[in-house]
Amino acid sequence: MGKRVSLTQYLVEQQRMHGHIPAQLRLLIEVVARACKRIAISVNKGALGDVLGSAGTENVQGEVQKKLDVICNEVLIEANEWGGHLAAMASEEMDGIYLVPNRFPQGEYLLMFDPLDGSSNIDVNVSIGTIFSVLKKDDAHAGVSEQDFLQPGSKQAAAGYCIYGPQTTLVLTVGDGVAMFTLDREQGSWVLTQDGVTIPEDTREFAINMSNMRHWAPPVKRYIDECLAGKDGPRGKDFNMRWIASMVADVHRILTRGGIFMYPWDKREPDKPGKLRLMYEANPMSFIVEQAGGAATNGHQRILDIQPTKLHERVSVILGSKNEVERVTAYHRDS
Ligand code: AHM
Ligand code: MG
Repeated sequence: MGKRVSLTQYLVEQQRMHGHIPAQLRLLIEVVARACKRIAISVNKGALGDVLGSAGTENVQGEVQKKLDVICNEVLIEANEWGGHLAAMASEEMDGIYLVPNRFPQGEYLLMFDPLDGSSNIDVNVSIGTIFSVLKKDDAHAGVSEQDFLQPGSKQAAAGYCIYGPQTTLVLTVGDGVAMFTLDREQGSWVLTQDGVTIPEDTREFAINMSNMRHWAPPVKRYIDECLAGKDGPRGKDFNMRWIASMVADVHRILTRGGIFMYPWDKREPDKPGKLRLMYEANPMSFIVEQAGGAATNGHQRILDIQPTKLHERVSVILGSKNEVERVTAYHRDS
């Protein structure tokens, strides 16, 4: 094995050689990574740490919160609030934005996160993760409000996720490609295990919750029907299907070997654009996927170009191997 590169070293080099990340952003990423280490420890303890099951509360979206959802949210806040790099935070598990208390120094960044994505998989010991997105506050005015967060995903300064699976892996982009770091448990450090991650443009693997098929819009139905028709159908090849119900795990597979992921609008809730959240799920994942050479749209528009109108906005998501995402998007245009 060659020389090991740590997360700190990677970030220092990004800062020094490529001028990509100011010191405050480097600190922010290191703090988030440290919080993910703590989360990994709780996730690993499972029943031994009394962290499984429901917390008996609901989040702003009316979803029942698991104990770990609440714990992870607290870990991320506690880790980040005092460092001086943040102006405010927002999370899937909090109704409004969280201002950095006055007793701590104020920074210029805004951090958004889904503290524990794939909540339905916690109790069944299947991979889950933490997703985060970083924006810079427009410094033209003092104070910070929800309005400061409502920037399109193309403005993200950094995005990443940590997957708690057979290995604990941190996947990061600061706008200069995608790097993966594996947690070395003995050393307690993040080690760079892949840089310049690329998603193959073509794939034979799709990920969608097939139980919703009868609710889909015609372009999505057409795309999946054609995949299912296999070698004898219009695509002329057989497709495989995977659905983990943890976006982090589905996206991680796509970064590793290609594929397309879809959580589209469906007619169960016609007024909602989709299930997934724009600010702390779709935007960070779209940034990562694009940085790895893939594509991400809502069927009509590049996700990173969407101007958000509220913090907990939802969005239809189609992302992964470029040619497949373009095909589904073209089917929406034709319909
Ligand atoms: P969560 O943030 O409450 O865990 O919900 C998001 C998850 C995604 O990780 C996953 O892709 C999707 O919900 C699965 O939904 P479903 O159970 O409808 O298949
Ligand atoms: Mg989530």
